[in-house]
Amino acid sequence: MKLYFSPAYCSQAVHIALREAGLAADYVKVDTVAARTEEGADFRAINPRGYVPVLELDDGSRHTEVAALLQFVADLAPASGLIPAVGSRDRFVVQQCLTFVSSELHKSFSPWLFHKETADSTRKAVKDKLAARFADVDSRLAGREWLVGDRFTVADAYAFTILSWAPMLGISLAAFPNLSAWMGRVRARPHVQATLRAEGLLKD
Ligand SMILES: N[C@@H](CCC(=O)N[C@@H](CS)C(=O)NCC(=O)O)C(=O)O
Repeated sequence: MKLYFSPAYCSQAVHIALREAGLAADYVKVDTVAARTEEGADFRAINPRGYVPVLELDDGSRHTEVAALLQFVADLAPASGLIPAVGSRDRFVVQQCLTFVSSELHKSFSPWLFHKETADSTRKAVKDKLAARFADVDSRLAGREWLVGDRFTVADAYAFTILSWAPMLGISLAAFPNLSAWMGRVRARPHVQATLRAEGLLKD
């Protein structure tokens, strides 16, 4: 397998999942602005939509969409517990969490808060909406270690990746103590540390 990724982008969730699952993969860094891979290939020829992540399977097929990729990767390593069994209530809850992160968090942050042209009024409306969603996550995490069940799942990997953008954009998570403590727990996991290091985001 091959993961096309950009450091700190949403592709990081899939990167974490691959490592947590113990699956071997090649990692290809992409500059999405220049639409080039680090090897100089035209990224638009790999994904005409121009975004990461792209997961290339050993049969050469290429696949996108974080929430779907996470479920696929987790299912390749059932013993990892990254996703509960098909048909279980917790599986249903993980799918709800992935959809929530994708539609309520990921696509509020990106592209709106990453574009200089975004009007201040839009920026404020997006931040207010995000703060309400952070409060939801914070109350879900009250008295719980992980988002679903009693172990780390791909829902944690995706939510962690997207919520890590908050401080970068000047949004403090200090008002959300359960969320902040959970971020610390996720960040401390050895495979998450390895991912951050591999993406050049940790200074040793
Ligand atoms: N719908 C896609 C969106 C992926 C996405 O937004 N990728 C961003 C990084 S977080 C990206 O590569 N943006 C560059 C671009 O769109 O040109 C998914 O859920 O995987």
